[in-house]
Amino acid sequence: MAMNYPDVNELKHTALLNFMEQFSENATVCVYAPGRVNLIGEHTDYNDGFVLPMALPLITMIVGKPNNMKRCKIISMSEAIGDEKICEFDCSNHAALKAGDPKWSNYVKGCLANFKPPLIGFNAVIVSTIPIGAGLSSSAALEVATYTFLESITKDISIKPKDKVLACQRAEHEFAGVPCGIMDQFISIMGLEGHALLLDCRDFITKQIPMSQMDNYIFIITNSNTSHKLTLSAYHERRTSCYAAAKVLNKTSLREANIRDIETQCNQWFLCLALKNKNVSDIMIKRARHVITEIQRTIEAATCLENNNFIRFGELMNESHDSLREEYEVSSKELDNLVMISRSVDGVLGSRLTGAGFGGCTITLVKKNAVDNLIATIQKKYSGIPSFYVAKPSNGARQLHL
Ligand code: NG1
Ligand code: MG
Repeated sequence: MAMNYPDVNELKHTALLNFMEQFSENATVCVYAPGRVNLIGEHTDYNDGFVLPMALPLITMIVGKPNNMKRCKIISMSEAIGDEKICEFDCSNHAALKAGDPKWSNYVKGCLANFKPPLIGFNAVIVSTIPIGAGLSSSAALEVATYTFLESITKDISIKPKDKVLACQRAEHEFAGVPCGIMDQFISIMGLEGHALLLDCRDFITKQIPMSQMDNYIFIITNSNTSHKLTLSAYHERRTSCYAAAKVLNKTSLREANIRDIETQCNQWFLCLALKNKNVSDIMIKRARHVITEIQRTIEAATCLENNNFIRFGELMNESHDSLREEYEVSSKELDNLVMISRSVDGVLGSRLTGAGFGGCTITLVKKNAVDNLIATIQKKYSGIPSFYVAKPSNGARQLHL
């Protein structure tokens, strides 16, 4: 069966005990931020497009206390980060904050660097139930949890959600070196129980879409438990191709382009034969075609969800995956394997990779009474070792009372 989600109160209890053990006093603040899964709208966020994610009950929690010093001491209890679990650094001013080892600490430092002065020192313990590198956004959850923690210890909650999103995104760009879009931080802050979030990444307009009418259907996340070293360089490369394509089409972003623009451009290239490197243009066309069609699919999918048209929603998921595989070329053997197995199961309406691709998870829309069969079939036929989660739409970041 699909995994049960760890209980928030149990996690809080564990975090507080650890803080007491490490620092010999009680923590005064407890916050958390969730990971997310994206239902549709992949590689559209950095192209000013639409995305449709939901926050999950997988969370990163920080407990801590100001220490009246200009230093931070942070202990991460996460199993997946290896041996470097303790990090101590100077926070006397913004310029003192530098990226370095351990890698996980850069998400924290990046948030401090993007938090308004004066900074205050603190001791903290981090615990998390989000698998790392699975495309469920453990990095954004750590940023948003850190920023929320800083708001709590400074008692300054004056920042607008949009600016908080941008500060956390800058943390990832500047300190982790990942040129991510805006989706992950947005949903980790704005998630609402029982809803998916339609987000316009150009105008930052959001619409909460209720999922309470899904009586007979459910979204299941399958973790392929594979990740790929090339993800970051491929991500850079895709992003660059998209910006180049928009430039050639004379648009500010691919959001402003449509399929006719590509066709016209192709004809022009074909006619003047002036193109120096045909491969480059072929790749740009494929990448642009994915982004342009994916933006349309996401808008349509949101309407389907509102109108309980799950059959069409499933078709759009399938089209999304096929486009990510053929045009954007970010799938993998394992993800294709999972998607094909899932689609072969009776009661499955659609299945696609979710997140950046290459590894990580798939998301599948399935009839509730077919879930057990779906899981059993994947366990039997998938080449690797899968794990499963029910995509339960949950709340965004918050402070918990102690
Ligand atoms: P994941 O799958 O969490 O690495 C990445 C980006 C998103 C978005 C998706 C593709 C990061 C941290 N996030 O997500 O902004 O572009 O890929 O839709 O890189
Ligand atoms: Mg990632």
